[in-house]
Amino acid sequence: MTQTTNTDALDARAREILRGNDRGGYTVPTAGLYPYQWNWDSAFAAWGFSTFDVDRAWTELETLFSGQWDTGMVPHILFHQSDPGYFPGPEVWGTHQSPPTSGISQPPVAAILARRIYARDPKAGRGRLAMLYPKLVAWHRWWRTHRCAHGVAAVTHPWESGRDNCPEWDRGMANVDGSGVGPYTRRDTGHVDASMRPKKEDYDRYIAILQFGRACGWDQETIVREGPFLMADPAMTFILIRAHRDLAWIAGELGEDGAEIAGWAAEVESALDEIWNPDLGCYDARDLRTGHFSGTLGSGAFLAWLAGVESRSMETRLMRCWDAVRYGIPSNDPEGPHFDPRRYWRGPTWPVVNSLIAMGFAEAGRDADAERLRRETVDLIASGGFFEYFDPVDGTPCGGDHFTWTAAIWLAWASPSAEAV
Ligand code: 9WN
Repeated sequence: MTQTTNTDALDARAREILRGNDRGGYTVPTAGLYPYQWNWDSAFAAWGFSTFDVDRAWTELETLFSGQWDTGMVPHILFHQSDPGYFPGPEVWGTHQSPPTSGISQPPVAAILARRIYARDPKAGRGRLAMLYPKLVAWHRWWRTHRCAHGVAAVTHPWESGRDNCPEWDRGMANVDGSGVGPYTRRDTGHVDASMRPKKEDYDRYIAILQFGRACGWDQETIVREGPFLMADPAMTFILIRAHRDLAWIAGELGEDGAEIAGWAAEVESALDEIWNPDLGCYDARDLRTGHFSGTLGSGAFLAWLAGVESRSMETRLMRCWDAVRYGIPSNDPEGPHFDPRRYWRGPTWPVVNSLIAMGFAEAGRDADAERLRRETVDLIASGGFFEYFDPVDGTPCGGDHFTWTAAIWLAWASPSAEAV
């Protein structure tokens, strides 16, 4: 796409999507399918807003942190207003928080993106960042205490990873008994084609894990010690290392002491061998109940560069995976047995994940890879629209339309008009 007019039109449409999904201080990922505030979606929304309304960007993050628990956890969903269009809603989670929230977290990209939002206008952002800083520290401390007891970052529910039904979780999900969850009605398949969504057996298990958390009053020690699902996640690990480092940088910028936070990053980094799967030749998810690797290559492994982690063997393996498709980084290896190019996190490419991977490529000096990934993402969005995700083989748009984070990363990264910040 070379025409300026086209870029202008797409930029305008992306801004319109962010404004249209704004519910007053927070954005929904897309109307209908996701009617609440989601954690990492909001951080990306803020990044997108920062390209044309920095004040609104900070507000998005502030509203997200209005749901922070006393423990420091920032939940994965904030249910500001009830909406029957989504299951499981606040009454199912039963967390007794105000505003009502879910009981798990999501990838902590907020510090990474807050640093970038601040860079757009340090003068305007300083006070807002200073207010946010202790809340970010409390959340990062929560990650260290409750999710990094094994060294690298673990997730207690596939939804916590943000990559719900990716094949990496199949191992851990096999330990979960979903047979006793009782009747419930899914809402997602009323909004988008069921063949693009997780299957019923996945949902039964998602609900079983949720019911365990609720039954123990969301006590994190019990969940980590005895919960039905606990897997080490390369994506979460790399994001956390990077987020700790960016938070330590923010500390320095604000005249605070970031040494403890930098130490958390070093701690996680020193444990990376735990998730190196020699048979796969790259970082891999690992079931912490049994010790088994997932044995399948997912897009999370590509986030290594975001954490400044490199290795020659990993590089060869990952590039083969990318070269096997035409558009973007596939969420699962196209040459593996699980690849399903349109079923949610089992093969499709996600523009939002591409934006994080490209950030890592650029910082590692892999400019050609960063540019290739940006161009492939532009092709998808320019021809398919601002969809949630895409088939990486033929570019078919999938999932929800008018999607907040796709519009946001368009403005902040993919658009030819995006300024490098
Ligand atoms: C469960 C909102 C969220 C994203 C996740 C994505 C999907 C929810 C769902 O939608 O998850 O949290 O109901 O499928 O997997 O990454 O934050 O866009």
